[in-house]
Amino acid sequence: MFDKILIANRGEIALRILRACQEMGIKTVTVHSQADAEAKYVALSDESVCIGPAPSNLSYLNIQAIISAAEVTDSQAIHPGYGFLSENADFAERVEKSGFTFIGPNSETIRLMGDKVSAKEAMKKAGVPCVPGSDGALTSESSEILAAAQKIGYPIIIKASGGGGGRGMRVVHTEAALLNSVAMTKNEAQATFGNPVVYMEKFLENPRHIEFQILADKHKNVVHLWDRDCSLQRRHQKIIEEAPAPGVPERQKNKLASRCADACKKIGYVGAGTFEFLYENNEFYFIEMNTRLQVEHPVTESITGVDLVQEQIKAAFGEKLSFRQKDLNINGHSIECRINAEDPYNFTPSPGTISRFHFPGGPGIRVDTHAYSGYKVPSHYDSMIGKIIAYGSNRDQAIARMKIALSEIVIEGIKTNIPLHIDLMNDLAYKNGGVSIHYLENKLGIKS
Ligand code: MV4
Repeated sequence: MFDKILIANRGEIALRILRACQEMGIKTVTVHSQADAEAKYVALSDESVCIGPAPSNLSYLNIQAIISAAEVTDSQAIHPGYGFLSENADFAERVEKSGFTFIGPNSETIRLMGDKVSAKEAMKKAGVPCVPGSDGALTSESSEILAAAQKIGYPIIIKASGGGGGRGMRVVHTEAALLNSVAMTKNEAQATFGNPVVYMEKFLENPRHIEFQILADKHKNVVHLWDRDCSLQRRHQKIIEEAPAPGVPERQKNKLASRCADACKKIGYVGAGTFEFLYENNEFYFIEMNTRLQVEHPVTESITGVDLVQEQIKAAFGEKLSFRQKDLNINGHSIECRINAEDPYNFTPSPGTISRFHFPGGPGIRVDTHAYSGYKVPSHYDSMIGKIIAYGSNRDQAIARMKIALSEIVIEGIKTNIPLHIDLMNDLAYKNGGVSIHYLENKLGIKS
């Protein structure tokens, strides 16, 4: 096994990865910005390196500084966490070429999936059901663009191939607006991603967001770990996730999950990966693949008993998966609430010092956070300061336990979105299960 791993991230996920390494007897190196020098995971790691000032582009996105930190500490592998450089193919390539192991798929796979047109093409070819749309990129021929939309039927959505995660999209309702919308999306895509390529899909008006977790080793073994429902979101920021997705027939999920695993085998995928689908009128439609560990991975860990971070590390080292699909099962139900340092209703960030912090606990409760009493939430990064994960033998028990945890947790000195989570755990539509991606914004009275 690796002797020493560098963790190229911050916050709760740095701590999560640190714990996995410690459990495996692997030495740890954390890198941190000047703003994170006092962080808990920095203190708990075997070694740490300051890689720059607070702004991310000068620290957590500074490829050279991270590679240098790996060199001076004699690290063997780099875990990128989520966000930051985790899906940056150039970074993965630099890691590989510098003689380190990138804990994730190889850089070509990241590049393939980062380009949404090539990702969709690969998945379509591998038998994964996709949203009906243009055959690949739109050409510059107006007549072809008009014909493609005519064939799909309005409303359609124009998406940037270099986008993803909700960036670089535009919905078009009428033929009159089409060509101008395509031109504007292309311009924005060029400006934002340096890539003007766009494609077209049927716009699904009220879908759910359901994703499937995959795990693959370097010996062509692939398993799936079923699904998660991530529909509760605001402005493409998920706030509550759960596994399994409520109300979707098991047969249908198992079949699609197997398809995803087969697709991974076909493309030589290695490590943990997530297939994102929209689910509408009882049908699944692939939209994107994420090549990283996800924020919401704990809900999958809770219902399968698999430690996804440890499996990522083992897969990257070249170990064979220690289980086959038939050894895996879903047990119970798990819900995650993301705790953000922000105003619960207007969502303005609320950085500052946490004056008091009491953790919830008890049966089925897991808390993943790097925060503590006296911790200063920096203003430079994402507002998520932790996650409560509630497990139950069924969904009702998971909700009941989450309500108790939310009533126990005390965070003073900053605002958090805990009141919103309490509201949602008592929401009738949420209780029934299966709300769409627009539910939260509609409930909050926001036009999206
Ligand atoms: C869509 C869609 C409706 N129809 N594609 C947004 C994030 C990116 N991953 C894809 N997104 C969407 N693609 C078609 N053909 C609606 C969204 C979408 C969305 C998707 C998942 C979770 C939240 C969302 C919020 C708004 C729009």
